[in-house]
Amino acid sequence: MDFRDSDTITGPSSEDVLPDTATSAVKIVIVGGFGVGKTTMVGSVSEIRPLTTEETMTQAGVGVDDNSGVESKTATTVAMDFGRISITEQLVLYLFGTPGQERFWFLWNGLFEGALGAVVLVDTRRLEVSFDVIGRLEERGVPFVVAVNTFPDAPHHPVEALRRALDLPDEVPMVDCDARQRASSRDVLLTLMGYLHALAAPPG
Ligand SMILES: Nc1nc2c(ncn2[C@@H]2O[C@H](COP(=O)(O)OP(=O)(O)OP(=O)(O)O)[C@@H](O)[C@H]2O)c(=O)[nH]1
Ligand SMILES: [Mg+2]
Repeated sequence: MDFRDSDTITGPSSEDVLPDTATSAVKIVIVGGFGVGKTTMVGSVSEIRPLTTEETMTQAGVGVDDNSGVESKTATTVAMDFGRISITEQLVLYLFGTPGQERFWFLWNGLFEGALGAVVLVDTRRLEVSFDVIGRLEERGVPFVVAVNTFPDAPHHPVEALRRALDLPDEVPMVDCDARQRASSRDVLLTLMGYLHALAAPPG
């Protein structure tokens, strides 16, 4: 038999290969209401081509999915986003973005399994979509930081007012970000890692 004409199966590209120096891998979940920029954040920060599961939003979703405030959005995550970023030569983060539409929230159980921490992305034009998300994280006891994604026409609220509106405990870090910018998304993840580190450190 001659296989010379068969498609060659190639291995992973060099950027996909985990560096030999990596010794710890941590699972992080990017969570938030519909259309707050979760897929955008995983995509901007990932060093491998991110896995996305976006589907076109169709008429069938009218009345089922809540797209108020983001009517121009044409696709939505139906399962998860996946990406990877090396924070240091040793530490690698695996990023899992959740679906925002409530009808897919049952998938969160699996996505949260083994997660060390979470980023809650917030859009100040639609703060109400974040309440349930934060409540669910608190129920699960997953430590999280809040990242306010800066959309151009979003109202700017003082940090204290936002904290009160979201009923956030003082110790939970809150930062501004632009999910489209790699450096900004990376800073959010570094804030989360710093917070997780502080939580793990013995008091004193
Ligand atoms: N101006 C601005 N637009 C953004 C930003 N982040 C995301 N967008 C846009 O907002 C829209 C929604 O972003 P997505 O990343 O799909 O949001 P999502 O949270 O994954 O949405 P679902 O999966 O449907 O819940 C996209 O059209 C993005 O281009 C941002 O930081 N600034
Ligand atoms: Mg998405």
